[in-house]
Amino acid sequence: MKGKLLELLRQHKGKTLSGQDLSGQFGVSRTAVWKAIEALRAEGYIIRSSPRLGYELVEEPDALGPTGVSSIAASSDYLDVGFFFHQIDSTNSEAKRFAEEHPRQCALFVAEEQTAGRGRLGRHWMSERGTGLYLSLLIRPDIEPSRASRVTQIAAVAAAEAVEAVTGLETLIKWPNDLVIQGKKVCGILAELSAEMTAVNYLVVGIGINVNQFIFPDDIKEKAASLHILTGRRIDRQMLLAELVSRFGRYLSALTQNEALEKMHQVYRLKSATLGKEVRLVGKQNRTARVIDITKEGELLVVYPDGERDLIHFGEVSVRGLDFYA
Ligand code: BTX
Repeated sequence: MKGKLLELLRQHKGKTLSGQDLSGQFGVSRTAVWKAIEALRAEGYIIRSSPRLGYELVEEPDALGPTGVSSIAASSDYLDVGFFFHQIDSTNSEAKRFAEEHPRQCALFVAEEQTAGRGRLGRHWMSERGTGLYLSLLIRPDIEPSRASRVTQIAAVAAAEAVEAVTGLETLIKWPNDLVIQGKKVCGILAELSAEMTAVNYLVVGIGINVNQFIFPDDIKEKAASLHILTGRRIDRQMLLAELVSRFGRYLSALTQNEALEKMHQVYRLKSATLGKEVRLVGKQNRTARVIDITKEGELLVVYPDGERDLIHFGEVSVRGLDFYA
């Protein structure tokens, strides 16, 4: 009930909800409502109470917590449950463990700190305590495995829009799934698929966003930045999480509708930091090429200087003017 109560207070932020109405709505005593309010206060929520009027949510804590996470999951129509961890190896690993044991559930996993945060190809994702947003969405879309890459595009678009909504900063998507602002990497996405030949069992979409960090280790300090560094102000991680989960859900519900998907793909292309650019293809003998399109399945269509065309399914690119490559 604590999560539902928080959801309600949030929906009516700035307004006072009477204890009597709340107890009626949840079918519990007014003392039970008061206890739930006290529990929320203990988690750092500032809730004003007026003797005859009731309760008003004034401020939410910056620290992420179990109630905030489960209330965000509850307010979506595609997640059954939300889990919060003070520390975990990797939210993606936890989501996969959970998925194997709970074959039908969809869930949100959020951690304050990851001790083994993962990037693509086994790379490390720096996941400092209390400053970033580290989350995984476990979903079970009814699609063919060949269409799973669209979910990754959806995640990139949803994350870019959420970051823009909360910070006001123009956010671009560097192929395949990095978010960059002013040339700096602020977010990475790692999608992991479990599938049979013709059906998806589940997908885990892991998203790491640099929110309030000030310092990055030497190996990434030139290319990484946080939203705090870029805006000059502290960013509310819970608000960002809520925006992201809700936008992702909106696009996800359109996954099987061609027209809506087409729109999402257009947004992906509009926000692309790679489309139309000259790139160096890492691993393809470092060949340079111009990107002429990004397909619906997320491949890069490139043309080499000799006019030959190629479709790049996965890998890395350095974008001229963006990645210290002139
Ligand atoms: P990636 O392989 O594109 O990026 C990893 C590379 O990015 C690293 O090799 C390093 O150079 C750089 N890097 C590492 N940490 C950071 C950081 N905090 N900010 C900017 N650059 C960094 C991107 O992989 C996918 C990352 C997904 C992370 C999420 S967090 C929640 C979920 N759980 C989990 O274990 N992974 C995902």
